Amino acid sequence: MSHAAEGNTGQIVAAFGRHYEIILDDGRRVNGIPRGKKSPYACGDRVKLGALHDTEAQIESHAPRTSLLYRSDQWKQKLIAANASQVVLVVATEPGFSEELISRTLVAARHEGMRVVVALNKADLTDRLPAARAQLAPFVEFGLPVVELTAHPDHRNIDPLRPWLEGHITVLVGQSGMGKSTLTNALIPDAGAATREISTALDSGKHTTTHARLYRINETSALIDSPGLQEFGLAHLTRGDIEQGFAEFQPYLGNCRFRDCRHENEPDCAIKAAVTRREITQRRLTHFLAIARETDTTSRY
Ligand SMILES: Nc1nc2c(ncn2[C@@H]2O[C@H](COP(=O)(O)OP(=O)(O)O)[C@@H](O)[C@H]2O)c(=O)[nH]1
Ligand SMILES: [Mg+2]
Ligand SMILES: [Zn+2]
Repeated sequence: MSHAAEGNTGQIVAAFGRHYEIILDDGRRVNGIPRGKKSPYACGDRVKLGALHDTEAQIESHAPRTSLLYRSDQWKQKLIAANASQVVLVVATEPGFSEELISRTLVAARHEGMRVVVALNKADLTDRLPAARAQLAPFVEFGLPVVELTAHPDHRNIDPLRPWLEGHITVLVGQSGMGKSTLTNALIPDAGAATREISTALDSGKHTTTHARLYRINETSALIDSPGLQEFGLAHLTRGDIEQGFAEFQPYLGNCRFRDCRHENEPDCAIKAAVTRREITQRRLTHFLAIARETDTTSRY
């Protein structure tokens, strides 16, 4: 219970740019507006509000976050979710998905101390399944959990994912079209998340998720559906942060001849030697180099 004199506190359950939907601790649903011109809050944030005017209030501040998942380029950052403990990265048997996006998600999540599970959706399209599994194999090799499921109501099987969600605040991320909103609707029957399927049926033209929204699953678990992610810039991270996000690099870090080795063309590079011995895949090194090069334009170590 919050004390009235201390103002209202609650949680942001939807973020639309500079407009936030908040559930107060007493269960009321209100609209929150930040001060000034910025929108420094994210879905999942616990916030303190000023005086309520009807159902609207100014957001005064947010509580310290246990995590903040966000992407950034040289110029701006885009918050995805606050206080989530886990990322479920949704990929699908079709359309194709980006492997580099998986590596980027792993780096961002590792930096925030979040667990990552890959949900391979549309497992009902069985002829596409072997190719998708092959794409994921290099990640499975170093321990990334992959759960196969079908979110679509016609062949629905989402039970393999349920135990992974228990006790977690999970944020669903992935490229658009992978089935995040369909999965949200499967997990939370009254969610009513807009999916491509529903919008075609209703001809509403609103087929994509435009904002993040949090749904409570039970007392200890919640799910955040987020807009599709085509890019996942990590310009805010240092080379050191990025290296930490590559689990299978860990035994080799510190063994290069040069302490500031970029793992590009330097002699006696322990990472490249591991690639030669097939202990690290060339693809993962390529992902690392692409992510690390971005960071050089904004920061150095
Ligand atoms: N075959 C099949 N199609 C699916 C499945 N899950 C979602 N879809 C379809 O994939 C499309 C994109 O789904 P949507 O949930 O909007 O994806 P989002 O952009 O990631 O939120 C829709 O046409 C869904 O009906 C599935 O498990 N199997
Ligand atoms: Mg969606
Ligand atoms: Zn090196």
